[in-house]
Amino acid sequence: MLKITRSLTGIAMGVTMALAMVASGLKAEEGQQSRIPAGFRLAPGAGPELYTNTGWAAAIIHEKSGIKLLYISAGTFTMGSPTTETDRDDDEIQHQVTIPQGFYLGETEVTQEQWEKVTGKNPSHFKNAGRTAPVEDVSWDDCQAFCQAAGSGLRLPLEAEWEYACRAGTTTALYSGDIKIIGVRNAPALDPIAWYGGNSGVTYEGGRDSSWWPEKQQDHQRAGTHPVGQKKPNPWGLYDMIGNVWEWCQDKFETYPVGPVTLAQPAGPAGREKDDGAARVLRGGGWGSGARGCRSANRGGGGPGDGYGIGVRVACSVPPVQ
Ligand SMILES: [Ca+2]
Repeated sequence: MLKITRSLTGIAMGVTMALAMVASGLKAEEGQQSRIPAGFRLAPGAGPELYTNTGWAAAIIHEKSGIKLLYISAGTFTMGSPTTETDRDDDEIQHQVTIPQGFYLGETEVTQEQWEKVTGKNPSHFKNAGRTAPVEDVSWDDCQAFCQAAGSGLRLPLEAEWEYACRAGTTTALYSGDIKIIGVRNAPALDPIAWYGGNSGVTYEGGRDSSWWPEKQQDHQRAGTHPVGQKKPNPWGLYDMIGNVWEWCQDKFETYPVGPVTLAQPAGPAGREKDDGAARVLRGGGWGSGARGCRSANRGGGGPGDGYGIGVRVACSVPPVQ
């Protein structure tokens, strides 16, 4: 159950760009009508989203991959962290962001099974974590190719969309509240919501923590990814936004603006420059991350060809409903 009242202002702004490629239809479900984007079906038990009366289904399943996505309503939020937040970084400059149009975002990270269904391959290091563990060792370029192959308008989320959805209306360091960092790893507030360094990372001899790849066989036994959706979801029903695997965003890693911004919507394939060497944004921390890297505002980056320990969560734009 969502606890946040989202802004309705974005809906009225309207976006008149041609969206013929994202055809929508109406399907009946338990007496209610929901709009479903082409290439998707209604998720079992889902009806229309209840917060902005667009008629878009609250949850949909991507036919080709089986990926489940949830409707994220338009709204305005404060991106970045307050200067009072423990262990924040200077690149988290607070600014207001308006997301003028609702969109869909994966309920979980893309799993190994879903990735293989589209590409025929499973590049993951942690295959022993199972088919429902997140795919990893996928580069930003790999993810672009995955989205193209998957079709139906699947794309990477924009960084602002990612943080908006992760915060789910919260303003604290974690969506479950303030973080209490004790040392590098031990943050009890994280344990119920995330697979991170404190419960799935590597501890070396002598107790020295590392957020890097396991180097010893005994580390492989206990470190790494876990099946998606096991930890408590955030207030909007999204799982593993924090931890398990780092997630690629579409954006290049850039300094935040100081003033308010409105995202250009719909977020489409623009900016898919390949092999330009510029760092892309990574979010959410992973199974080996320290607590400070798991804060909602924390930003990471990697080259578009890097894949080391990184996974992905997909998004999809839909046309505005007047
Ligand atoms: Ca994650």
